[in-house]
Amino acid sequence: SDKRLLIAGNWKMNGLLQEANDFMDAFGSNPAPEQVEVALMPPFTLLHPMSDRLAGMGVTLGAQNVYYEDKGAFTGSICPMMLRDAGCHYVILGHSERRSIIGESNAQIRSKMNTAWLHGLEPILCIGETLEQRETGVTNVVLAEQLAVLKGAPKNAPLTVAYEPVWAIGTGRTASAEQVTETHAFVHEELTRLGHDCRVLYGGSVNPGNAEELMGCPGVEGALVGGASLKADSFMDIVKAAV
Ligand code: G2H
Repeated sequence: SDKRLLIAGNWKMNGLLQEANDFMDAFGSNPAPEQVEVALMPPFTLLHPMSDRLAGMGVTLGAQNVYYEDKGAFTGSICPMMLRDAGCHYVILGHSERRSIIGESNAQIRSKMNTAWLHGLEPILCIGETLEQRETGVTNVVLAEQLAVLKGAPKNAPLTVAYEPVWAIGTGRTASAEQVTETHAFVHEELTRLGHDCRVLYGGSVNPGNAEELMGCPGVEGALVGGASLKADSFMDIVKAAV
């Protein structure tokens, strides 16, 4: 692929200030090689301090969620301007944990995406099938439904997609190179049909041991890393494996 790889660390609901500082101490001052973009998505509470510490390091910051209104009486919610103000470029949308635990719908994800774009954020749209869906042969139907939130969206609006098979998330089980290659080809085809020539990341139990093989699959343009991004060492090993 001619696109620059993105290795993004999704910390999920992990990380206290002390842990973030320890991570940054171990991260060093020059963590991003030229060929790879490195990004971190800590919880909301760490965005401002992490943004300060990442200044000038060439590492991109992102958030894990955003609300679909601009501002106002929405107790407990965070809007795109707050994320921009905290130094974010990316926002993860539609992660399977939000779809399944919080019940986030494709319609809500679409609203969030629109508001994110309005305020200059780049969504990382997560899509993926469950084990049951894969076993009953409806993977592509499910992925096409999830990608359909892009219908009518401005062509080539800033966007990254992350394919994360739900059965491979936090389970230590990864998709085979063949499954990844096949599914990424389908996702790219759908995206082309919808007018989006964007990067497609792989996510789901990516670790220093499997990163090289996964990143070597055609159509894979980076990784969304959960568990293995919590420690600077393993995260950096994944970045190195991707180069
Ligand atoms: C998938 C991934 C990061 P993990 O959710 O989004 O997490 O690498 O822990 O499977």
